[in-house]
Amino acid sequence: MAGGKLKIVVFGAYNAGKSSFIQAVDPDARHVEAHTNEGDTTVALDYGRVEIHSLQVHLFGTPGQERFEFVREIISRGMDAAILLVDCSVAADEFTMNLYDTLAKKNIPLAVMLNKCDLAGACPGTLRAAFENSQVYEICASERARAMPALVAFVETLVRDL
Ligand SMILES: Nc1nc2c(ncn2[C@@H]2O[C@H](COP(=O)(O)OP(=O)(O)O)[C@@H](O)[C@H]2O)c(=O)[nH]1
Ligand SMILES: [Mg+2]
Repeated sequence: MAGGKLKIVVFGAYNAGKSSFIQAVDPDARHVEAHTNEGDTTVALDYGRVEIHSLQVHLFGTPGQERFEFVREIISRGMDAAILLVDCSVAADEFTMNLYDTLAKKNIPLAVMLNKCDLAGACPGTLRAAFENSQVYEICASERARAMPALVAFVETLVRDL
């Protein structure tokens, strides 16, 4: 796979840490916010890239609002793998669990990243059980040193499967 590329799409509810994660792995990542006509709703998108084991890994962040399913669908096309970011300092919400069910049914590798493990109220152990059929990583998206190793480990599992 030397010189190859991977498209990984990052999903998660608003505030889960998607933008922070992509920024942590690529300090030059782009964050775009498009304002809608109806008021203050914004569609937030992120793009970053990083080289891991001579693979170009392209990361695409998706909007977290429920009604932007069509945007998630467009960004998802052709993805090699998915990451679901979950804020583990709060209980998992229905939107996050629906995203998980949808992604788990697709025939692509999925990693669940339990984020904000640095917070006192974080409870990754409890949330692990909800995602027991997937690879689960405990991360802190605001610190590169606690985000990057999880991405590297996930990419290594993808390379093994290719
Ligand atoms: N304590 C802590 N805060 C975080 C972490 N990751 C993200 N945040 C904060 O959570 C908020 C939402 O993060 P953001 O990346 O914008 O989430 P997004 O809506 O999923 O893109 C921001 O205030 C971040 O600074 C983390 O690992 N630990
Ligand atoms: Mg964001």
